[in-house]
Amino acid sequence: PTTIYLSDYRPFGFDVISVELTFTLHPNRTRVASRIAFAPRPNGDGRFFLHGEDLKLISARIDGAPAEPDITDDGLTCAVPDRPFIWEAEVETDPAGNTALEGLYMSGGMYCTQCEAEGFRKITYYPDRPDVMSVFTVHIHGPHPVLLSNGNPVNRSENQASWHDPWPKPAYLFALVAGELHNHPGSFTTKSGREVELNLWVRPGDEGKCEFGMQALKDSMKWDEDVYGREYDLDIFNIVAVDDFNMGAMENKGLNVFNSSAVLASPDTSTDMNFERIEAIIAHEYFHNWTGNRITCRDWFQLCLKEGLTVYRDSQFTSDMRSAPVKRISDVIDLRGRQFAEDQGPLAHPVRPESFQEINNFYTATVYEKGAELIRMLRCLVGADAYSKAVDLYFDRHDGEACTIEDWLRVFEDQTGRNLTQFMRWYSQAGTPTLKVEEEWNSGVYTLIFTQSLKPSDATPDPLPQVIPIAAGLLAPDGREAVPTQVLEMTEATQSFSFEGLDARPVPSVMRGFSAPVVLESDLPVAHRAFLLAHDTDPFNRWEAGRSIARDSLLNAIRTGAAPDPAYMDGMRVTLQDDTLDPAYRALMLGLPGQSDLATALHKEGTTPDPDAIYAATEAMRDARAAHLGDLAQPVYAAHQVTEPFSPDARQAGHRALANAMLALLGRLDGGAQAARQYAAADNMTQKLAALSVMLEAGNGDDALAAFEAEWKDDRLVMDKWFALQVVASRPDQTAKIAARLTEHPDFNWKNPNRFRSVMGALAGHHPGFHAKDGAGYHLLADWLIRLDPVNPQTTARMCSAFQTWRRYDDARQTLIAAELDRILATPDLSRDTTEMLTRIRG
Ligand code: HT7
Ligand code: ZN
Repeated sequence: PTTIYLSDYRPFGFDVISVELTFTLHPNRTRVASRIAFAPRPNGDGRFFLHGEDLKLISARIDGAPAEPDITDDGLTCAVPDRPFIWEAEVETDPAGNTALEGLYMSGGMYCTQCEAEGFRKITYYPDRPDVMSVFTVHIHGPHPVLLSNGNPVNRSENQASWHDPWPKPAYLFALVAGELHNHPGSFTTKSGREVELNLWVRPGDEGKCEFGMQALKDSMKWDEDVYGREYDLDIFNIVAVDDFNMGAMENKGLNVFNSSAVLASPDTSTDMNFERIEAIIAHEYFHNWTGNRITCRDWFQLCLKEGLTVYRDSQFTSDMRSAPVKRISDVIDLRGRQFAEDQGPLAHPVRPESFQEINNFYTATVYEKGAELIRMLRCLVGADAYSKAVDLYFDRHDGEACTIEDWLRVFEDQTGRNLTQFMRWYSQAGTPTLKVEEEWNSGVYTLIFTQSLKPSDATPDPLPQVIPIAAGLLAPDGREAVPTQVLEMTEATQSFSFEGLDARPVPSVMRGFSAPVVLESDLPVAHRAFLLAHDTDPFNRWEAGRSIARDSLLNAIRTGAAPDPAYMDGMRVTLQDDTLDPAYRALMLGLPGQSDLATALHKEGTTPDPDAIYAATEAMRDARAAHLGDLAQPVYAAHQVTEPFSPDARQAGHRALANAMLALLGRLDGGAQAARQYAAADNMTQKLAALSVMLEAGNGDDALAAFEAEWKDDRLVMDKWFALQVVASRPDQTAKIAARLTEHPDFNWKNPNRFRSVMGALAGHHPGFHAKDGAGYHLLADWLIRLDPVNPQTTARMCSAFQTWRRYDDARQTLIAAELDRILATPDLSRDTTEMLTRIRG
C-alpha cells in the first residue's frame, strides 16, 4: 500500500467552476452522468487526474468530442486542452452490491451516500480532494417519493427532482438520498429573518422517534447564532436516518445523514444517555455547517481543523444545555479511556498526522477528542473574549476556503499578538505529556514546581516542551479559597510559580477543569486529596480527588490485595448525603475507574496488568462499597424517584442516574429484588435497562431478558441494546461464550454495523472477558473480523483497535493475540484499511 505524506501536498492544477450530476437510479445499475467545467490554474502542472474506484466508464467527452482517458485502479488521466473546457462522463455503479457503505449504497431499500473521506470517487470520476471546491447542481431520476440532495430544491416532478447548492463545497460533502421515507417537519427563523424548512426523514414506523431530534436541531441553530454569531445559509435543512452507517452521522451540506441510533429517540426505547448523545451529535453535525463546510480542510492531514473545533463547539453546547461540570467530567473519562490508551500504544499519532495509508483509519480519538482539547487550551490561554474575536476573524478571513492548522493559529496570533509556534507542538507531537507537581512552603511563600515530560515514541522521537495552561487555585486549611483560579502558563521543561502573602500553608488544587490533556503526577500528601474531595470549589477537581483515591485504592488492592481505603468509603458517604450537589454529579462521583484504565495505569508504572486481578479488585471494591453504603442506598434511591411525566432533560436524567447507581448497590445486597420491581414498574428505557443490567449481574435476569426480547424484537435499536447488554453484564468466564451464542441468533445481522458492534464492540470493551486467559475472546473477535473485512473494511479496521494495547499484557496473552493478529494478516485480499491497522498494531 502507498503511504501519503503531508509534506507531498500539491494543489490541484485546475479549478472546478461548476458540477452538474444526473443520477438515474437502479439498484444494480445506477447511471451517473457528470458535466464538469474545468479551468487550468495559472501555475498548475497540467496533469489531469480524476479519482475513480469501482466504476464502469460508459463514455467520456471533452467539449463534446469523445475523450480517451487512461484508466487505472484509482482513477483516470487524460490529455486536456490548455484552456477552460467541459468534461462529460457517464458511469455505472452498483449501489445494492456496495456493502462497504461508502459511495452510493442501499440501506433497507433506500439509496444513500457516504462520501467522507474518499467515497465520492465511487460515484463518479472527480478530483476527490477537499481543497477542490465547487458549486453543484444535481438531478435525480427514480420512482421514489423522496429524492434529496444538497442545497435548495429547484424543481420537482414525478420521478424527478433537481437540487442546486450555491455554496462551493468539496466532493466529500456531496449527498443523495432516495426512497420511501416519512417526514417529521419543522421550521426555524434565523436571526436575520430567513425562514428555513426543517425535515427529519425516517423509515416508515419510526415517525414516533423524531420530536427530540427536531428540537435538538432547533436548539443547535439558535445556539450557534447566540454564541458564535453563525447563521444557517440555505432555505432547507434535511436530516435523514439510515440504519446501515459506519459512523455516527455525516454533515453533508444541507442534507445531514445520520446513523438511526444517533437521531431516533423516544422515552420507551431510548436511555437518558442516548438522548444526550443524540442531542450532541445533531449539534455537532449542524455546527459543521460553518466549521467544516463553509471553511473546510485543505487536505485530510488537517482533519482536526474541522473535527477538533467542532467537537469543542458541541461540548460547549452540551455544557450550556445541561450541566457544565458533568459534561466536563464525562468528557475527561472518555478522553482518558480512549485517547490516552491510543497515545500509549502503537497507534499513537499527532493530532495532525504526517502520513497515512488509509485516511479512514485516522478518524480517531486523538484527532477528535484531543483535537478538541487543544482548542479548549487555546481558549484558556488567550481568554474567552480574544477567543471569540479570533474565531470571528477566522470566519471573515477564510469563508469559502480550504484551510490548514497554520491558518487557524495565525488568526489567533494576529488577534492576540501572541507567538503560537510552541503551541503548534501540540499538533505535531504524539503522546500524552506527564506533568509532575511538587510543592515548597518557605516563610509565607508557597511554591509549586512543575516538570513536564513526553516519552519519545516512533511518531515523536525527540519531544520538546509544550505550552501547558495550568489552571490552579489554593485552598486555606479551613477550606476557603485562599487564591482563586489563575492560569499558570508553563513553557519550560521545569518551571516554578510562587504565591506570597498567605497566612498558612495552603492545599493546592491544580489542573482545575482538566485544563490540559496531561497525566498529572503528584507527590502531594494523600490527605490533600481527601481535603479536596470535601472542599474543592472546582467541581472537576473535587470529582478528580475522589476518583484518584478510588484509583489508588484499587491499584493497591491489585498489587497487594489491600482492603479498600476507608478514606474513599467515608468520602463517598459524605458525597452521597450532600443534597447541595447535583444528583448527576453525585452519580458520577460514585463511578469507579474502568478496568482498562487501571490496566493503563499499571502499565505506565511498569507493572504487567493482570485482567483477572483487576476484575477481582474491582468486584471486591463494589461489594465493600455496597456493604459500607448499604444503609443509604434505599433512602437515596427513594428520594430520587421521578414522579412527574418523563422528560429527557438533565435534571430528571440526573435523578435517574443517582437512583440507578443506588439500584446497583442494592443489587449486591438483595440479589436483584429491587431491580426486578423497578423493571416491572418502569415506563422508560433508562430504568428498564438499568434494572435489567442489575438483574443479570445478580443472576435473576433470565426471565426479564426473554420478556424484553419478546417485547422489542421488531425494534432494531432496542434489540442492539439487548444484544450488547448480555455481553456487558456477563461474568468474564462466560463473555466469549455468550457473545458467540449471540452471533447465532437469527437477528444477528452482522452486515449491519450497529448490530455487529453491539456484540463485538461489547466483547472488546469487556476487559476481563475479552482478555480471558484461554484466548477465546481474541479468537472470536478475530474470526469475525476476518469475515467482515471483505464486506465492510471500514468497520472492521476500526474494531481492530481492540488489540492496540496487546503489548502491555503477560507473555501468554501476547502469544495468543499475536497468533490472532497474524491469522488475520494472513487472510488473502485483506483490505487496505485492516492491513494498515494491524500492521501498525503488530509492530
Ligand atoms: N465528518 C464525519 C465523519 C464521518 C466519516 C468518516 C469516515 C467514514 C465514514 C464517516 N461517516 C462520518 C462525521 C463527523 O465527524 O461529524
Ligand atoms: Zn465531525
